[in-house]
Amino acid sequence: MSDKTTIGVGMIGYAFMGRVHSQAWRNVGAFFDLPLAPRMAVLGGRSKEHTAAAAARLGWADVETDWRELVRRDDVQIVDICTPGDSHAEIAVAALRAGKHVICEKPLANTVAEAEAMVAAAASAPGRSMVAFNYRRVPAVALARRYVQEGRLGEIRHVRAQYLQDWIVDPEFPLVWRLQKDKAGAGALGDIGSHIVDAAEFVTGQHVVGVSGLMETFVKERPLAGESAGLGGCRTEERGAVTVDDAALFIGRMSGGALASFEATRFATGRKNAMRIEINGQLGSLAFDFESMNELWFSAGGGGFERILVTEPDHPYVGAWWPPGHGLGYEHTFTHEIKDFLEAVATGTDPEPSFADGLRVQRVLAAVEASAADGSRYTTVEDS
Ligand code: SOE
Repeated sequence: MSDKTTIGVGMIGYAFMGRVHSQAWRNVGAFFDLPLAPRMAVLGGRSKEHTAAAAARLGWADVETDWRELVRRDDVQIVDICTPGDSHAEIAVAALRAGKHVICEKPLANTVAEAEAMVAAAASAPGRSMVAFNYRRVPAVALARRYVQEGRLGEIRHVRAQYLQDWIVDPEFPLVWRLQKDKAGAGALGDIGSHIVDAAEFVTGQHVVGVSGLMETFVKERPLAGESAGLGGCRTEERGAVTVDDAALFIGRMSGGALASFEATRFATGRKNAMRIEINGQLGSLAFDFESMNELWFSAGGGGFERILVTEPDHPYVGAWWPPGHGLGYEHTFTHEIKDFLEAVATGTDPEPSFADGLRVQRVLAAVEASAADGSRYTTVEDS
């Protein structure tokens, strides 16, 4: 019998993010020595039948078909939000008001106003809150930040960030929720652009203060999605308008004086999940590509880049896993995120990235949209 305090988790949503979060909740206590033992108490979803099937498969003890009931339950102390962005604000605010701790998928919300409401609710509630920018917990990305903090790069001049995918290159790919503005808020900009803005800020310790952007929707109409379409999925005969961007490119200035460029696209044929960041400093440079996620490239100037295999026990998070050299995957980043979240809850500290960090990213996205709508005019990011 474990003598750890058990903490009940209620998670809403069981598609891609719900599955990967479930895996993290299931495994975190087996690999990290934590002050709290999470109990996968209840899974929330709209259909009783589908939610019950998902709960049985993913390891949740019970189900609720109304998230309001889930948020009220006494056996739930943590609410994990894995729904599309249009419900993040409502659920998070209700959960915080009910005294729960909240972890919410990214981007934090669909609009700046919603994100502001979430930050306000978090500030006046006893619970802890975190936005799930999981790439912060890739060991190589965390190591990159450590290098910057140690001063190995010197003053940072350039940030070059890209998130390249190709899953909707086929014009017949169905109109899933990620392609609908009312559900997702934005397209590539919000879904994957938000990740690289957060990663750039996390690694450099600087904020994006102004941007100039271009956005495009290459395929303007698609077949409507059938019931079970997720990232992939089935299509129907009917067609509908794509209401979000397929690609967003922007340049920006960082608070410490660095110049940055960002490219978020779902039309980079052949690129699957190439979340990349390169930082050039006065003394050195770093480069990372998620498609080789166990590697970080470092240059100390003169002799080009050297490859660091981020698979050693002294690298962030790695020591908890396999013997040296064996490597980690996408799912581990979520386990690391949950580990850090549980530690913050247990110690009564604020986990990062906070809702305020999520709001800052949201403001950058809004500035990119405003700039793109205004002929790429340089647009200052509103202050937090
Ligand atoms: C789809 O573009 C997606 O699943 C994102 O929503 C995730 O945040 C990213 O990690 C992988 O791609």
